[in-house]
Amino acid sequence: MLLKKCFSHGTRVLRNRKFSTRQHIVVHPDVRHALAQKHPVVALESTIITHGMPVPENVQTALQVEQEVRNKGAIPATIGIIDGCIKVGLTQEELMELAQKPRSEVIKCSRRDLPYVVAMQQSGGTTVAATMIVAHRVGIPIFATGGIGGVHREGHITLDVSADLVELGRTPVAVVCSGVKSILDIPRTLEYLETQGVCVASYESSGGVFPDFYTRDSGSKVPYNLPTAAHAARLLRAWRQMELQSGVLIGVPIPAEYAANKSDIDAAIQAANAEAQAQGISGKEVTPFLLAHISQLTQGRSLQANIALIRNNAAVAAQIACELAAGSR
Ligand code: PSU
Ligand code: MN
Repeated sequence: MLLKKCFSHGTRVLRNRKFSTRQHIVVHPDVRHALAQKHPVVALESTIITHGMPVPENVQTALQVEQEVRNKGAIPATIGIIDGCIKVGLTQEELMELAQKPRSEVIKCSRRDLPYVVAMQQSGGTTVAATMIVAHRVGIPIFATGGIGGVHREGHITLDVSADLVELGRTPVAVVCSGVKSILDIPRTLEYLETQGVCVASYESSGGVFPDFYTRDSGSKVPYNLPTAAHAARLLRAWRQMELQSGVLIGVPIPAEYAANKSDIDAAIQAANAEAQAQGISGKEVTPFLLAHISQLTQGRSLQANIALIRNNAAVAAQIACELAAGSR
């Protein structure tokens, strides 16, 4: 029944005997064609659409991000779940459907949520962790987003550590992002990534400074810097050849003209964290709550910064994907 439903969307289900996911993953023909031709493809997540941004900015941004990828000569593949089918390369209609559904009807879907959402034929936005899993299954090695989840402030007590970090430790996909949101504990997040064996590098940041989402410098350093897309592709080629089975994280600082004022952002983060605690917000609700609250407290400036950085990250990821594809043809 489920299979029939997936087929009725007019796309062919991917054959992947090794993982036997063929019942559940549907790849858009454009993406399938690009993968078969070894054309560069960039995966994109959908929790940012369903839970990270308000309507209508979420749909607009999702479409702009796809356009950024195309402008650089790669094919975008936004990943999400519609009625239990995991879609690689959501159509515009599917994107709008996910974006406009009430939040109560669309599940924020990380690794642990996948079996339930698929079994019950629910719809969901995929987090960085879930998007990595799906991208890897269909053979997309590179993925762009705004920021990943991390170790929350007080995470050493609450154990609120994003599943994104564990996924980076066990799934070989390169994630291009603007680092870790400054709502999180950045030094502890970097420690955790080191423990997980994730190769972390900054991009175009001469001092190896790790970005912190809304601003360009988190104050934390990472061991490596990749000055150009060609350097990044070189690293990714070696990483793939070694089959390490762990991910790579490339931190791209927000373009300077969009960077937020650090003290404004810090004040908003403190206030949002306090409010989350006061309201007893926990689990998967924490990140969406903080993002919405910070946007309110900064009169939407954090949202504008968020949009600018994800567009830039998509363009950088596409450039890296093009370099990588050129080298492997
Ligand atoms: N950062 C954003 N917006 C988002 C997210 C991160 O600016 O929507 C999403 C991503 O999908 C990320 C997820 O994977 O939040 C992490 O959630 P958690 O902290 O609950 O693991
Ligand atoms: Mn969490």
